[in-house]
Amino acid sequence: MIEPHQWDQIQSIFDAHESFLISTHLNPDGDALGAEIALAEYLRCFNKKTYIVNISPTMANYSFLDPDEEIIIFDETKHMHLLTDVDVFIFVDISDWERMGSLGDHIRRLESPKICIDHHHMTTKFSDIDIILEAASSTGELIYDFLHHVNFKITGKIATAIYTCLLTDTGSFRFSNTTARTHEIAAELIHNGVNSRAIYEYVYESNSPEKIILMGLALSTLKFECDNRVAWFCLTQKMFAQSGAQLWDTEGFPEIPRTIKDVEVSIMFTELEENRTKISLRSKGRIIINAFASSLGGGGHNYAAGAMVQQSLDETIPWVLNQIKQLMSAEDISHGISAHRRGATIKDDTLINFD
Ligand SMILES: [Mn+2]
Repeated sequence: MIEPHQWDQIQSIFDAHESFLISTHLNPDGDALGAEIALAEYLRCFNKKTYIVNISPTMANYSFLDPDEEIIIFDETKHMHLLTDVDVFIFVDISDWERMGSLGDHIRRLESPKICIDHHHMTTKFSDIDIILEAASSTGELIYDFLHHVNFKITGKIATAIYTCLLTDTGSFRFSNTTARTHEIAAELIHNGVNSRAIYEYVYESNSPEKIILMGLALSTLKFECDNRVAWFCLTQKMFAQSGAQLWDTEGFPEIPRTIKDVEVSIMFTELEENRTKISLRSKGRIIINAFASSLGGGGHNYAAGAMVQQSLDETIPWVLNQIKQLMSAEDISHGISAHRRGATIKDDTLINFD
């Protein structure tokens, strides 16, 4: 649990300052965007000047969260003054500078106070005040706890934003991070008037034809290893070109093979460039994969993790499969990982989407 005094500390920073810049990770998901919108709306209720500035555009299926298009997509030539003018930076759903791209490079050099509210595993201190609860289903759940702590009456816009955080980061209340608390908050938000069916349609039933065409191409590469306990597939640049889909259209793809009976771990390989490949890992809940992701140079949650490597797709696939086979067969999993670390050129960044 986040201690009450930690929330009090956050509130006292809000009270003491007038302008805020909220940001999150590359390719923001529903949790990141919902948390940003909810927090911005809260601050604006107290007439605080609040900007949301992101490094990546908002995916079309989340545009309902931002009907007034208040989210600013960072452009170095236009928005540097925003970074230097604001009193406080707030980061949600992120506690890792690498996942903020060039925006993080600019902000980390500035002296203004920085606050982070997140539910990812944090390896090193990130901001001045890090509010981290890995047990939270989503960052939205933490924002809800904060608003509850300060006795704020949640508005319709905030309720919709937080519900979207819960819905998307729990895979529609299916993943293992879904708790009684998650359902209690969701129920409370629905009591507040959230239209859960409408949100579901916006998020999950607004796919572009390009996305579904890409899904078909990708799944046609599906293969199995380790007595069908591992399933993997890949996305090539050619498939993106052929389908017309974009990288962000792959959201939700890594979970698909995990729905197959007996599959414990699914792996999606995405060819980002000729020598740059993204590895997305999902586990059904019996095999912890974030240590494995770390051994590949990435990180994430216990059952949803990933890495980005400076290798071609063709090099990466056998390299990872070889290691996952050893992980799956090793009785001592941690030994299995360390024994099979490879000296491949891994760029030290984790620009990945792991919820
Ligand atoms: Mn999240």
